[in-house]
Amino acid sequence: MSPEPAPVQRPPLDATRVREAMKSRGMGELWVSRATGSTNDDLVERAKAGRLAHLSVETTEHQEAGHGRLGRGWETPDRSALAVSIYFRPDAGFDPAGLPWLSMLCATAMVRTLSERAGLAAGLKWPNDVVAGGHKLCGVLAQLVLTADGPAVVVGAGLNVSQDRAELPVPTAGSVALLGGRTTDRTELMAGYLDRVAELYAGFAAVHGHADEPGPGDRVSLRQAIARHMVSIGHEVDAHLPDGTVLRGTAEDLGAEGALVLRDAAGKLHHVLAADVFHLRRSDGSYV
Ligand code: BT5
Repeated sequence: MSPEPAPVQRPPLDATRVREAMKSRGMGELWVSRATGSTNDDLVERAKAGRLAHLSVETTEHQEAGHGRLGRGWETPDRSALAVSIYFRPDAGFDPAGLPWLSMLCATAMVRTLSERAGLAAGLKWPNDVVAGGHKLCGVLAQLVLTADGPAVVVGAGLNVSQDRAELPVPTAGSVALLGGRTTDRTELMAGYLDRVAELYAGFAAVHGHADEPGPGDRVSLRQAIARHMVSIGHEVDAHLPDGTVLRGTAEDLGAEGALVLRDAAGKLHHVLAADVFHLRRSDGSYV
C-alpha cells in the first residue's frame, strides 16, 4: 500500500508582516478578507465609495469568483494562492499616458519577486502573464477607475502558490510549488511583491509616468526594464485577434503604450495593443 500523501501546508496570511512591509514603503491601507468574490471588484468599490489612500491593498485567503481579461475566469482554491489588488492614484503631475503601463509594472515586480524569494527563473509573457518553466504562474488584470480626484487604476495579481496539478484549471497553468520554488510562504511572497511594486512605482512616478525616461538612480527606463523580462522577444508569435484573425510575426520589442512590436513575413511592422489581443501564442504551438 502506498503511503498517504503529506497534507499540503496552507497557513493563513500574516497581515502584521504584510503591513510592516507596506509601512516601510509608505504604502496605504491593507484589507484581508477570509473569502470574497474578487479582490479587484472589492477595491474598485472602495475607490468609488470614497477617498482611498494611494497604494492601498486588498487581498483575500480565498477568491471565489476571480476574473481575467475579456470576461475570462480565474480559479484558485482556498489559501493556495495570492489574490492581491493594489490601488494606484497618481498625483496631478503624472502623465495619464503612463496609466496603461501599471499592469506590466506589476507583472515585472512579480517576476523579480519570484526570482528573489522563490529562486524561480520567471519571465513576462506579453501582455499580462508571468511564466516559468513553460507554465503560467500569475495573471495580472488592470481596471481603470474614474474617481472624483481623477483617474485611478486597480491592478490585481493572481499568483498560484501551492496548488497541485489537479487543482489547476488548465494544462498551461503552474504553481510555485510544482515548479520547485524554494518557498510557498504566501506572506513572504506578498510582502516581496508589494515591496517591488512600490519601488518600481516610485521610480516611475518620479519621471511623471514617462515610460521612456529612467527614474532617478535607474539605469534604464520602465519600458526597457519590462522588455528585458519578456520571453517572446526574438520568437515568432501568433497574435489572435478578437475577430478571429491571426497576425503572425517576430516579436521585436515593446513599443509605445506597451504595444508588442511584431515584424511580419513581408517585413512590415505592426504595433499590437493588449486590448486588441485575445491571446498570444508561439507560432510553433508552444505556450511560452
Ligand atoms: C489573467 O487573465 O491572467 C488575469 C488574472 C487576474 C487575476 C487577479 S487575482 C486578483 C484580482 N482579482 C480578480 O478578480 N482578478 C485579479 P487572462 O489572461 O484572461 O487569463 C485567464 C485564463 O487563464 C482563463 O481563461 C484560464 O484559461 C486561465 N486560468 C484560470 N485560472 C488560472 C490559474 N489559477 N492559473 C493559471 N491560469 C488560469
